[in-house]
Amino acid sequence: MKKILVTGAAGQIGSELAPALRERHGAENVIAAGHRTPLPNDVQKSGPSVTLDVTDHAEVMSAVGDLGIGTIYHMSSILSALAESNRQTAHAVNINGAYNVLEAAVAHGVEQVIIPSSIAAFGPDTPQDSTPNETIQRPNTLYGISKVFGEHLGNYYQEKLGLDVRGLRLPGIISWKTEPTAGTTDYAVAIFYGAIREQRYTCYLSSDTRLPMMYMPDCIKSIIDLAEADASSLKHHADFNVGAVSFTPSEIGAAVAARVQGFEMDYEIDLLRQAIADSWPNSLDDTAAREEWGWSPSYDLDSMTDDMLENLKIKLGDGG
Ligand code: AKB
Repeated sequence: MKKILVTGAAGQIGSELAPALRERHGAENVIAAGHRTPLPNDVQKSGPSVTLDVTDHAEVMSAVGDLGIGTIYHMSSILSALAESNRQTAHAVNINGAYNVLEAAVAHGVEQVIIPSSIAAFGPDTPQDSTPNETIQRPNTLYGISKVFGEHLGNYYQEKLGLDVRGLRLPGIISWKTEPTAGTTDYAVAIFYGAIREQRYTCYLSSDTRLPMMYMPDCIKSIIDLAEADASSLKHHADFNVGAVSFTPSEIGAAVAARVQGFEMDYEIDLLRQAIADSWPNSLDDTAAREEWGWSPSYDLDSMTDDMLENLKIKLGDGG
């Protein structure tokens, strides 16, 4: 079998996607690629890995050819908050990286590329409630601009060059394994660390900031389901909305408080991340994903909160 390459395998999603793909396709068939951040131990030990700088065109070209890659899950990305202060790296990774991966895929006969987008591909002019799949996309962040570029580029390679490119607009992802640190939705992960370590959390978004969110098992399921969907049923390609849950800091705070005795939350607004969050949807209309490839999430706020607390307590050595 041709190999599967997961770029960004040290990141929040890549570090869970690579093991999930190894279970499905055999450990030896899934190559985890990282660059500066070391790969987590389990990712390093459970199968092959390489160091790959996605911003280096020649390096991506030779890796995809030499490793005999048939499918690429391109997960490398500089997230929204960091991208605003580090534009050069964000441009290199998010824009040049996507181009390098798609070019290498065409050059070496790769069969499929999965390239995730984000709710950041929308902006302040987009309808915020139940945001349609097709609507105004005028993001006002560098990250969002790079995600719109990735969607258009993916659709271009699909239509003009016959490459099977698929992508979804992921909401904020909540997970206990790898902590995200560069995004706007990270508070919904950090709140659990605060709750377990010190029964308190200071949130950098206002209490009523509603954002679409998704628990990691649903995120992994959405990516794999889309990758495995029957091509003949897809009308969209690199730009599917995928919804799961939608909540505010005060709502997730209440869900945590109902489970962690004495939990308290206060607010100290970070103007940069608040402005980014205010430009994003409150919730997504994911009818296209449901109709074209059967998307259906499993976790709601309560079941996600239960599972997060259980697993994070074990990870942090609190015994559960
Ligand atoms: C971020 O906050 O930057 C990401 C995203 C929504 O794409 N989690």
